Amino acid sequence: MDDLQSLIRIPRVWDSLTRVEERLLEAAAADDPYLTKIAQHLLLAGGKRFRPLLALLAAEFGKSRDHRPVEAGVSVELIHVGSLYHDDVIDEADVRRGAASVNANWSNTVAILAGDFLMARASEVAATHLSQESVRLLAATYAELVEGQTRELQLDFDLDHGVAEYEQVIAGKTASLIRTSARLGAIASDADDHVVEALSRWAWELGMVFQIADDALDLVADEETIGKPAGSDIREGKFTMPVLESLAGASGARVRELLGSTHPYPDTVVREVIDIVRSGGHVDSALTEATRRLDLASAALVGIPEGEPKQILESLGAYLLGRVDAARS
Ligand code: GRG
Repeated sequence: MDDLQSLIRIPRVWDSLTRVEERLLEAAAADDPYLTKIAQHLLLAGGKRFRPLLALLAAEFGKSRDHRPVEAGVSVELIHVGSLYHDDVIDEADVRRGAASVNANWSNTVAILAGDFLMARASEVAATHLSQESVRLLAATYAELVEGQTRELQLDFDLDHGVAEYEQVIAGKTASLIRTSARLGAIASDADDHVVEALSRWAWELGMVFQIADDALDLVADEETIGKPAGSDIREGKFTMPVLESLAGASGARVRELLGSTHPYPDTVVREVIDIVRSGGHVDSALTEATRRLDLASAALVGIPEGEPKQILESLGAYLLGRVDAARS
């Protein structure tokens, strides 16, 4: 967050983010204090607020300055957080945002209900404050998240899929909501149509890079940096781009043997896979692919107004990849 603060030097964006925080807690409040406590739990636990920030940054390109970009930020963060409640049930996660996950602290049932409640509130916020097109887009994105997540489940421990299927998963589960965040912010500020389209294309590529970088971090970082042991994705049977590339590479037969062994995998198996993936240069090649996508993202911005907001958008990609570099050094 501190890094983002030094990158995004537009006071209005941070003032609006403060308002987003207030509105998030209001939107997560229910008549029942028990549900309120659970629905606010992850909001109070932190998070980067990357999606609301994107909505607010995109709104810098519009003609209007009113409450709508804040509401756009609130609606996308509520969808995001609601999906995290459900994701933690699916993954049986203990920790989220450095705090006990809702499923671990209360129960799966409560986590599902509170996740549903946050999703419902996201729709309510959007329908109250945003355009019909934005409400439609949010609903379509919600569907894309579920599609991405379902596809991912089908591919768990599957040794016969490739990078194309992986990209389909991350497009649905991550890039779709990142793109919608920027798009809703731009629409909410009455940006010109060509600007809305440019920001959407940019944010799509950024969303893909966001997930590729996050997945690379899981292979290079230590527990202190990412809050979970390295190789968690492998343990869960989620084979990300570098692992899939190593399966198709020179040491593919050994990686296939290791990943085809009985799971849960012992630490020795996870360690050997990570070593092969790293030494085979597959993390590097995933980062090269991420860099190619950042070039596409930059190209999408040609034609949108020059100035500080655009410079910030240009620097966000380097920020995402910088997190991976920092973890490696
Ligand atoms: C009910 C909408 C809905 C979805 C159900 C569970 C599910 C289907 C989808 C989950 C998709 C998911 C968890 C995608 C991963 C998204 C992601 C990159 C999470 C981490 O985001 P960060 O790093 O986290 O922005 P913070 O905590 O900083 O917000």
